[in-house]
Amino acid sequence: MSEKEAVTEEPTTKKMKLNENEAESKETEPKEAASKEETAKTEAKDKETSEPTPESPDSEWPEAWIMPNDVEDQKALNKLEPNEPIAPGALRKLGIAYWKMDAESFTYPVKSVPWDPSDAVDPKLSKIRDDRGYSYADIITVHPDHLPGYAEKVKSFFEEHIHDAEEIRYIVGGSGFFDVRDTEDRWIRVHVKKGDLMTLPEGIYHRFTTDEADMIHAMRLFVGQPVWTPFNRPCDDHVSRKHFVEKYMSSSEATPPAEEKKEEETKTE
Ligand code: KMT
Ligand code: NI
Repeated sequence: MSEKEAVTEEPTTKKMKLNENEAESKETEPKEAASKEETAKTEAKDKETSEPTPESPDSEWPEAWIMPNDVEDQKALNKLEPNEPIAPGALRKLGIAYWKMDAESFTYPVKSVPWDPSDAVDPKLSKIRDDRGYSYADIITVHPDHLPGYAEKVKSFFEEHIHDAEEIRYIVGGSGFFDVRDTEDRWIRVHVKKGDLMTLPEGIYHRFTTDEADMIHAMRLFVGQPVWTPFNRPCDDHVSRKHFVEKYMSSSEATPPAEEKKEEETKTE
């Protein structure tokens, strides 16, 4: 099946039709037709029940570390001394998801606004797109020669903000830093590079900057019509922020309360 068909078909309708056919054809159709039907049914079922693409193991996640609150140069690594590395588990707990992609075997335009995500040739990208309902994409290059007003844009990306939707970035070339606030309001700097597909949850305080190489080539994906509006901090009363805090910052979600933990540990079955 082509990429296009995969996006435009309606699995629910297809399944209903298959079930109707199945009911009608019982014991009346030749064996060969019945087995074809079985195959189609299995394929439809597979698609419906297919597991979402597993996220990449910790060993493949980008490097992350705590950075100081105030920095002179946003594009520098800005590691503490000694460095305080952050494990992928801490990023997962903040609702961040990550897939290591093969950006070497596929080519992407320098700029395409929009870029039809159904044009994806990379099967892993198509699968993640379908798993998560990404219906919009564009491709941009943040580089002095490709982005008019580069310096000002990079400064504005570095304003701490949230969005009212997930932020999805697939880095197809170059590198840069996504900084996210942890549960203690410290900055975690995540060094994203070619092949990194990372999502930041709705409502997380974050910012972006290019690094000293001054070049990042990225695909931005979105569910539905894209809205890139940043809500600059402070915006603690924004509904997206409230949801984020409820889901990821309350200790009951992040770490089970002492009593529950105790109960789990003493379970005998
Ligand atoms: C962002 O979210 O700040 C951007 O989209 C910047 C370029 S993409 C890495
Ligand atoms: Ni953002």
